[in-house]
Amino acid sequence: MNHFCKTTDIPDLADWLKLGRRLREEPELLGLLGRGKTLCLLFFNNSLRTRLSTQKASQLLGMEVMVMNFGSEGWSLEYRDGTIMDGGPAEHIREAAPVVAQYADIIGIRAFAKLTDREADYAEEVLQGFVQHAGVPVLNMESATAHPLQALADALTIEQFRKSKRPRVVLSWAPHPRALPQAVPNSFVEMMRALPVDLTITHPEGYELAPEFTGGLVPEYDQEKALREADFVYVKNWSSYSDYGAILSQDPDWMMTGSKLGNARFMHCLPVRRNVVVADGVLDGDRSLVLQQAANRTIAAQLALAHLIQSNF
Ligand code: AN0
Ligand code: CP
Repeated sequence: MNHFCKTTDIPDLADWLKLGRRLREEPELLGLLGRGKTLCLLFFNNSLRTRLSTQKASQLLGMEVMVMNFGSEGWSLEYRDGTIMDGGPAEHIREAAPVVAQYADIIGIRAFAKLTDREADYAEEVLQGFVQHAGVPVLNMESATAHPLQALADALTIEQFRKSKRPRVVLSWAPHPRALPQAVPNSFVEMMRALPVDLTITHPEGYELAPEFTGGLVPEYDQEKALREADFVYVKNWSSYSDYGAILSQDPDWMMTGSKLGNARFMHCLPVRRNVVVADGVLDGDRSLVLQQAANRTIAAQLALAHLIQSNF
């Protein structure tokens, strides 16, 4: 594994989940692995969980870590080749990426979808710019189309709390006042397809995710029908992929409530808007796994970093 950009970069998911269970019992199990290695985290967008859990994970592996809010404090970057740089961007990725690599053994990147140009977002300009030009391993901390650290934490959480060999998992769209990327649902669906679960996706028409992630799985447009007999309900808003970046519905009937959830466990990657995406009672009730998901983010980052170290140094 040269880089950790998408869930399918994980060479053996069962092995990773097994090691994840051991790390939950013994967080410092790999405490010497990262000694002498430096991780540099570049944030082009806001973060709470990813920033702190990835720092925590690198400390548990014995690494040094540097963090930069690149979006607000770095030079704005140009990614296209052959451009006459007389506009906004002050620096080209061809210099910026190898410069960061002078100071760091692994580079973490958070760079969300801009949601204006689907082709540009799905080409992963920023993440792939670093992959191509840094010459060191790159860790995806949520890119335009993928959030594999979150999906790995979600897999660890389902593995931790499942009561049957093949749980029924539902991904349920929820309303939101702002247009959000498809990265979280894309990676969640991709990850669920690699696990022994029965997956149903439910959302209003027009919110179909890219087939490269769903593998052609047909959505159930009737939320009530989709939620029947669910063991895990993963709630998330995303904007339209076909009408790229558009908000097609704000129907409050899609919000998750206690009565819709029934006996299922509730999951959300956070941050979440209370009483828009999900009712207070669900988040405050004992069916919610959101804090356990956040705890598993540290383990997910330890797994990804440990494997990047093992396979590259
Ligand atoms: C982001 C998103 O939906 O991709 C980050 C989630 C981890 N969420 C918001 O911007 C609210
Ligand atoms: N779930 C997640 O990635 O949270 P942050 O955006 O706070 O990092």
